[in-house]
Amino acid sequence: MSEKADIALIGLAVMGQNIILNMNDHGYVVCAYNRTTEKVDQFLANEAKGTKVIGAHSIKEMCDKLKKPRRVMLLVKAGKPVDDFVDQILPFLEKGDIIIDGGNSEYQDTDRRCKSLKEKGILFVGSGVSGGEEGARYGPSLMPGGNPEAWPHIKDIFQSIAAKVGSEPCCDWVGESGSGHFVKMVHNGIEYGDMQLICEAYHLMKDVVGLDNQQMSDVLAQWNKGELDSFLIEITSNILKYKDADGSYLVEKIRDSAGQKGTGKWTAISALDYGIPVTLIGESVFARCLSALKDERVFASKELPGPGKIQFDGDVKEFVQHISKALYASKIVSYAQGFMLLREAAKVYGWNLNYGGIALMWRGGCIIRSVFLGNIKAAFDKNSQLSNLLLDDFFKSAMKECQTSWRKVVAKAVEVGIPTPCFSTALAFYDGFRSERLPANLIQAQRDYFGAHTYELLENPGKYIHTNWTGCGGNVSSTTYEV
Ligand code: 2AM
Repeated sequence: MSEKADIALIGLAVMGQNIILNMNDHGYVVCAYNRTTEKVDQFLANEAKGTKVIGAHSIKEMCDKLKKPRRVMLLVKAGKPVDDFVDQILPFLEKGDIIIDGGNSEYQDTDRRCKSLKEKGILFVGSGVSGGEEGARYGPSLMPGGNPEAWPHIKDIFQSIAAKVGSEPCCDWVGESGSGHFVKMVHNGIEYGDMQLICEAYHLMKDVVGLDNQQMSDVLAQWNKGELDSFLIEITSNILKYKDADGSYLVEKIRDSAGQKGTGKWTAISALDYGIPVTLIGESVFARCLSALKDERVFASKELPGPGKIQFDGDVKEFVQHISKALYASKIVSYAQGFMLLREAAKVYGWNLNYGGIALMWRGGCIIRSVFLGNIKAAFDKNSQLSNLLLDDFFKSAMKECQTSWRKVVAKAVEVGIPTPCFSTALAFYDGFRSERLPANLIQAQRDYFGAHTYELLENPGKYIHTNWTGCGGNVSSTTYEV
């Protein structure tokens, strides 16, 4: 009998094909399968020609060709196709075999699949895969979570095909059940935030300071040598200076109406579900929504008054420096909020999340890869129980360093009427988070006044009381009485 395969991969779209070729490069024998089986033959005759990749034309054939415990990875459309394939594979698996879903599944689905397959003795893993087609081929960021018993059996394959930072793989075990897909979702939300922050810096440099595209590109290239060093800053520097065939800057000809596939939205929804103020990602989603109202904005731009023409009379170099610090401080807040959400989800689901490992998984291979994630990893290495990134010494001193610039930038933006939703919300969060006292005492009083919702006294937390504010509303609290 011919050589058995180390792993099977179902789903021969570009991502699946590239992961297979990546595994093959690292010495693994992969068995390829696809619903439309002609694609298996096409793949073997073309992209996989000359490799050790083998194919199968039925699920049974695929399972028969696997070493034990069998490892089957799915890279198919999220949703029902994953459940359908799981049902089709199950009859050919034995206890201890492993199914890995590398698609864009929702974490609640992964949670459900993990539980139901555990009852059948099958180890299920839901893995975030990031880095697009290029990443899949030469080194993605991989975020596997699910049944921990599966990890020793997939660790070598996953870590060898993942992106590397130095010699460290951007792949580690995330945690239980749906945590891998949850972490991928938060990654995508953070990506929305990072992109919007760069857009706000661009808006200010262009419309307040008056830099041209080449100058802005040079500024970003400079930023990319320091604390802001990241893939997104690098590509933005290239985009800004890119000239169209007619010699003009292409980016300025692109319609300012942003699209979205919904992954940022899911992060914002789960932030609301869990009651965690992930304000920056939320604002970045809304900023895209507002941009998409292009026709309404064009109309309103002629109707609604602003503060008048902008005359920048400050020091250009100095203000650009302020913008870079505002960007950095806002970015720190965004990641702090993202990790707050991870922490809360971990509490709700009982996941033991590997926070430093998560930072390392995002450090390379994916869209949000940056030097900065190395600092986050270091913070969790120093203290794995760190309650909030902002309280780490490194980030605390970064905020101290940046805050004056950050306030100047937001104040200037407000004064001249340039929207900076993410710079501003990050600053509002920062000021709220560092406030011993917020005006929520008044909210509690209002709630109790109109709805008898009760409140606690500062001197006696945990004891809820009601006041008859008007003298005629009665003394009954809202547990028994709703207005
Ligand atoms: P196909 O080539 O047979 O369409 C990405 O779309 C991958 O998901 C492809 O491998 C595709 O298979 C698979 N896929 C999409 N929808 C599917 C479905 N309903 N059932 C099974 N596989 C599906």
